[in-house]
Amino acid sequence: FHNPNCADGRHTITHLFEWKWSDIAQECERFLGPYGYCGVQVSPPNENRVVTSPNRPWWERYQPVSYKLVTRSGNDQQFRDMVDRCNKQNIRIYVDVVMNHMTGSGGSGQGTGGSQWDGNSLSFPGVPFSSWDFNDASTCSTSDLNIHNYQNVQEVRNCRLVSLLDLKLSKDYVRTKVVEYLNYLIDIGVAGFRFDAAKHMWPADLYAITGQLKSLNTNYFPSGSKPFIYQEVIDMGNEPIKMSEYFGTGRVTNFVYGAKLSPVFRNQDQAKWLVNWGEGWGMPFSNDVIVFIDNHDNQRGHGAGGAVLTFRDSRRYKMATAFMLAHPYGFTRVMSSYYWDVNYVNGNDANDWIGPPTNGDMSIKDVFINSDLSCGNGWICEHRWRQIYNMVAFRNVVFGTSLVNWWDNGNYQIAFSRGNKGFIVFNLESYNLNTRLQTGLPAGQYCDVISGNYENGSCTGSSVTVNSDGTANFFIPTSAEDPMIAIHIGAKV
Ligand code: AAO
Repeated sequence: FHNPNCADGRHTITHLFEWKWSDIAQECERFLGPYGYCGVQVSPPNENRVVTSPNRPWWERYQPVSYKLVTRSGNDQQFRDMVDRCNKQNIRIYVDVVMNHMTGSGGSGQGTGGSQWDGNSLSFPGVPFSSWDFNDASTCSTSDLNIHNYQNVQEVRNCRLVSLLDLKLSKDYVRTKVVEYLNYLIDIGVAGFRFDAAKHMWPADLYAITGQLKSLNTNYFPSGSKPFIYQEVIDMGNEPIKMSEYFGTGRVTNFVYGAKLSPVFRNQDQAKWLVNWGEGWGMPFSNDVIVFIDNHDNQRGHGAGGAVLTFRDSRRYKMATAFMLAHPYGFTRVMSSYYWDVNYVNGNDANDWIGPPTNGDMSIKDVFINSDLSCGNGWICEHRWRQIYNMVAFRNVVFGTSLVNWWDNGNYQIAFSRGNKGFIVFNLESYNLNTRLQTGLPAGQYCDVISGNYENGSCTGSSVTVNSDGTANFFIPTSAEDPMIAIHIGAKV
């Protein structure tokens, strides 16, 4: 379950948060395929509660009503069309799976696919699940059945996360329904899963469930391939539940990564310490994690990670993302967001619920593409920023090489090579960088893929000359639009 199942030479996924299936299918064809991405994490595809107060928040999709594939992102047929078209472009689809719980307690209604649900009697006929299928006072010991104390493992896994009705995954019937859903997605052709709220599920239950998963669809994958699994476990070191408990069923989301990298690129922790970034900072083994700067939760103050960098701090965010993509540690995910107006009230964003850009009938807006490759209609599309997609390509080129030729100025200027294939320099100082550095690269003229693109053998930005001894002069003014330079052997002029 640790292998991402990327097509050859592709090593990064992007989370197209709240996108419609029809837009993702087009994005695979017009951008993700050609620009070297491996795949897409999609929002939960299964039927969810329709929340109207507040009006259609993004988080309604984390309240399942059934496992039918009908949401604001599209229906079953549109989902299948996306998976097929993306796989044909060598782009994989990873599904966000919500199986810890169903809707919040209380209330009733119809889900996005028309299925009835009742959060008072715990009835979900669309699956079907009934009150027998949920944890209750016999398994959860808090008086209101909600989680209050993250130091109590039993409570975290048997009680309700923010009042969400907690499925009893120890029960065979419940496991069977979840396994049917996952295998249904596998048969369609998905490459793997994000397990939402994995911390709130027992590793033994996940082990039992993953043990019943089929191999991937052989129309797209080598026979015997297993789904890629990455589990959302927030482990900042201060709770008894540890990431390592989950390595038996796949990788985990490393939230420490963005939380510790963001302060460096905010000039709050000297960049020179990044010399042993990765396992050296006490983080898990590289092959056990997926890494990211921000995610859909912590970019709006949900979940954990503290003040991580986001698209709103774009100059620093691009640098942190470039560092992540240049560095060998972890399997990388790039967040792709939509815009909303923040409204801080007592330190919290009162608009943290706002859903994706919508039309008058609350259907999700199409993603509009501008002539400079950026997006419109409220979609931020960080994955389409030049500095980011060129570093996705950099990672593909240097993959498998080790980090060498580390250099720093003892403070906020750093540089390193990836074998003899790529080199990157950052200037986070308030003064210019003007230095001769060992790049480890063969002599020649290289395109700086940060300031421009490599197109038809020439460079739209600045270029760098590497001498026969591997050294090159670098000049990065502190006022540069992006105070970093990246060169690799795939972009030689
Ligand atoms: C909504 C409403 C609720 C309502 C509920 C039911 O907002 O008021 O009760 O419906 O009607 C998302 C939204 C929720 C939303 C939910 C369902 O974020 O607001 O609830 O959909 O619609 C915990 C979990 C983690 C979870 C995270 C948000 O462990 O799994 O909370 N993330 C996933 C998804 C997320 C989704 C769900 C799960 C549910 O990515 O989008 O919720 O499907 C500590 C713990 C963490 C815990 C955080 C937050 O973190 O360690 O495990 O995450 O608290 O409760 C420092 C610490 C760090 C600590 C953090 C915050 O950083 O180092 O450990 O402070 O205290």
